Amino acid sequence: MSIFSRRQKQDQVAGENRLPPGQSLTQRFPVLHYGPTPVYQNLDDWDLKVFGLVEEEVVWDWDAFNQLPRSKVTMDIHCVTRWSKFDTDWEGVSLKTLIDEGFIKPLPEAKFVVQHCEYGYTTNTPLDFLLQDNVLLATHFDGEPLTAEHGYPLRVVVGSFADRSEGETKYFWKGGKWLRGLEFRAEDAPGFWEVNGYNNNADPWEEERFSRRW
Ligand SMILES: Nc1nc2c(c(=O)[nH]1)N[C@H]1C(S)=C(S)[C@@H](COP(=O)(O)O)O[C@H]1N2
Ligand SMILES: [Mo]
Repeated sequence: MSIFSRRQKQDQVAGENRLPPGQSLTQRFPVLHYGPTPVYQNLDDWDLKVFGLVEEEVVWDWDAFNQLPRSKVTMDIHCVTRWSKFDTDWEGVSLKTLIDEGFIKPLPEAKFVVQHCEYGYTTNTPLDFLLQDNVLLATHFDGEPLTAEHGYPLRVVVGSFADRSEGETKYFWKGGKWLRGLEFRAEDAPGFWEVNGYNNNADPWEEERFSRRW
């Protein structure tokens, strides 16, 4: 893909008010994470645990998780390291649907959710944010199961819509790869990058990249 075509596409999305400040368009899909990539021989030992301030703890194995209602979403994603990728297609499970349909019953005190991932990576957001349509527990990207380095078998994705109808959005690090748990909490609990200098709110439109505390 030539540099001119990339530049033209970038000018186009910028003109449509889809390019957050300080970002540039990439046509690749960069891989970014701290630590090693988990490799699964099979998913026999995989589960997703929902715990904390919920009426009943829930644990889904891979088969059970795949019986849950599914959704598709097309979003623009924005990495704090300044790349954005446009019109990305994801398929998976919506947390809002799980709550609306009674698969998860948060207690009224639950205001925040911590995503727990393999090897101890965590990231945190308000519960209300995770209920937006621009958030998905994704198993598929571009019609294919996630690759190992992008989070197979399950990750959270957060992005923005082409028409900017989403309400809030956040940088892509708020989507944990290799997700294994969702912890519902009354108080916020800063995750891995959030304690390492990244901004807790992480809104790309406000360029909330870094914490001001240091
Ligand atoms: N488990 C886990 N998830 C993670 C990370 C990580 O280090 N570990 N890094 C985050 C960061 S900083 C970014 S930018 C995105 C990158 O996702 P990608 O590699 O699919 O582009 O994953 C996020 N999710
Ligand atoms: Mo990142």
